[in-house]
Amino acid sequence: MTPATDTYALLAAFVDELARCGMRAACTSPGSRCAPLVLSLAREPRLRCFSHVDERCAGFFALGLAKASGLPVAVACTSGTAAAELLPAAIEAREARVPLLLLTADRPPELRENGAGQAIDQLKLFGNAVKWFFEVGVHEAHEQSLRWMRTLACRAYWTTLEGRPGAVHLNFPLREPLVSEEEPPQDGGGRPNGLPYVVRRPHAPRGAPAAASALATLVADARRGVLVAGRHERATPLGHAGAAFAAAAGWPLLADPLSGARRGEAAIAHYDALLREPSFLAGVTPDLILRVGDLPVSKPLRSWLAGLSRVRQVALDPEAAWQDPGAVLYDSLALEPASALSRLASWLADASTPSSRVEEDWLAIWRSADERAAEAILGEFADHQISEPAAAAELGVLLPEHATLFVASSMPVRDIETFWPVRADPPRVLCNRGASGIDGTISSALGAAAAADGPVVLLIGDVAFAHDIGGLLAVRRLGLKLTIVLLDNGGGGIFDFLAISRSQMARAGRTAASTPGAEADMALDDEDIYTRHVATPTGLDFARAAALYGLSHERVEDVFAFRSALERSLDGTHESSIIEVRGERNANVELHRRIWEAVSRSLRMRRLRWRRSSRPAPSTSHGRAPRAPGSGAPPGSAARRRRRAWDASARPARARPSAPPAGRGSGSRGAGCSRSARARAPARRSPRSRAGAACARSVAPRSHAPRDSSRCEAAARRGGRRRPGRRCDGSNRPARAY
Ligand SMILES: Cc1ncc(C[n+]2csc(CCOP(=O)(O)OP(=O)(O)O)c2C)c(N)n1
Ligand SMILES: [Mg+2]
Repeated sequence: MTPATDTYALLAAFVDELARCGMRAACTSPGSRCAPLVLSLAREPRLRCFSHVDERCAGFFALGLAKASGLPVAVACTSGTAAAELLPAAIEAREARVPLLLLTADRPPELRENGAGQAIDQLKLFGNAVKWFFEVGVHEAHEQSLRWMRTLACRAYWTTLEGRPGAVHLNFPLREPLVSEEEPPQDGGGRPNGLPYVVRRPHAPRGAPAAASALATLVADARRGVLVAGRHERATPLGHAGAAFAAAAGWPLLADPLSGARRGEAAIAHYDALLREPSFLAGVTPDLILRVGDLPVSKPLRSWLAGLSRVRQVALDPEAAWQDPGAVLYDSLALEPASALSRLASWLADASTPSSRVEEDWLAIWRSADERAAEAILGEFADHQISEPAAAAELGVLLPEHATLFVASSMPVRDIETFWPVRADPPRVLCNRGASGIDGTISSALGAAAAADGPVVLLIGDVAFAHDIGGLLAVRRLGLKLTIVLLDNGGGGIFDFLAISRSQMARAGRTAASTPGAEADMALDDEDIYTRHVATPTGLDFARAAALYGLSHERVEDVFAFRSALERSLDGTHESSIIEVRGERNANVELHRRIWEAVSRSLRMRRLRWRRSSRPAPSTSHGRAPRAPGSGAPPGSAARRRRRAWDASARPARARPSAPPAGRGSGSRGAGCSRSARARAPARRSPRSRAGAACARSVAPRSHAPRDSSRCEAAARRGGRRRPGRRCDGSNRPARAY
């Protein structure tokens, strides 16, 4: 065998083992030194291989794919700065706990540190961002080395997944010749029946039964428990388990949409707005907080948790992620959250379980406040203008259950958290929130699109879009479909919420030029320092970016146009598209402030009720069945009246005010029509898009959207018709927003 044949034989064994372990996708990028790696991956039929021009995009694409699929993804690249481009994705993989396998080609030792081209120090290039680094070395192919190569592949694969998932880096020195004209011989060294050479099974955490029973005792004793669910992008059913537990326990569930748990009877959608109001906060001090997933993004929620240092806070944290910047945790239990919560939910539902001690109206208080918040928010959306909050709320209602929303850092992820409704079966939400970078977002969303079964929508700001604009290349090159909702507010709108946007120092112009060339620079510069150096408006015409990369582009001016553009784009037959929502940073801050103030005002009107409920209640059972909002209030009370108003609002007569004015949104009759009209003419839309719009209409413009939407969808998929004003689950009870 020639040295090249040895290289290819060893790499064939390596890649064969990755596929046997379960790897299904890899990303490549071009180069000469990496050719043996790239060819070996691309020739393996069990791997889908995605080619990228830019290694940074490749890294983020692999990250998105691994997030969406839950499986490790390999990324191969050539030597030099190409390898360094993988660092941001490696960092995000570490922080967000995503399994990645980074395979970098390198010069062999005799071509390092002696002026040979494209050679940098690649040893431990990613530092602590990776879980394990290994310098593979140069080897001849023989029985023992091939066996070792198979073991190495298995070890790398399982290490990405084990314990706290993350990235592994293998550096492959590759000696010329880099191409072989001979087929590598079949080494036949794999285990029979396609099994991996080494199977590694996770160990059961010691002490789990003791931890579970300690948790059950805490739960049983709690009078005012709260479940907080943050980012948890895995495919485990945390969402269902969290909702089932909270409903069974009678606890409010404060779930970031990134947790998948903003669903069910106990979910409180607008906690971010509620927890800004001191009079509400004063009446809802809990006695036990159970935390699952990462911490939610919401600053008011984080501050609230950090301020409750005397309240027992317990994290279910099997991967030891230590999510506790406020240093307030009492217990960190190595229990898998989905199974622990399901077990607790069944235990609570069991008739032989002693009655819980939860206060009588504990959950009802939260839900009633949540309804108030929803109404207040709705009041601010009344003019049908499309804004950043309105776009977030609309996506929460319109996206079908089988869709995936990839959301960018900065205001998009915050707006989703603030305005996303409670739904019975919400779509999956992903975000690069480990390190909270705005880089690589388009590439990550396209990676998710490569793995997802349903449509993928990206909600992104203009700066994040510009940052990864090259990621769009994958749309055409890889034939992927993505719907991008682009919020162009003229720069980093998030900074307009911060003190720096009002600082005199930042708002002043620059001082007189003293260095050569600076004058010309200043002449270009009619912006203040803040605008130029912090907000950084891109000045890009995004329609041209769309044209360059082969996407369609549409700028929408109101909510109705937004709905129809989204519906068209989600329709399976259409290409990738950009739906652009234009805004203005200043106006966006004003709108958010108006909304928060409206919520606070509405809560203050009810503050007597929060105060009263803050008194200890008699320690009777709360009767674990979930209760409807307002049901904790006495008959004839305002809460009951509001409850009736909500029920009535789900009827067609109340849905009509949000229908588009004549001649508007004509491309989307479904999105704008009342439910009775929809029932008459549903056949013009695909079942999927019809369902999304149908459910939207049942509640829109309420941001606190349908908890029944998945049932609506299921009914629509079965081709069923819903009687106006009736539930889509087939029952004859009146349809409700809740
Ligand atoms: C890679 C990286 N660079 C810089 C930042 C700091 N940063 C946070 S938000 C933001 C602006 C994002 O602007 P845009 O995408 O338009 O969203 P908006 O703030 O307008 O919602 C920047 C630069 C970051 N998080 N990540
Ligand atoms: Mg912006």
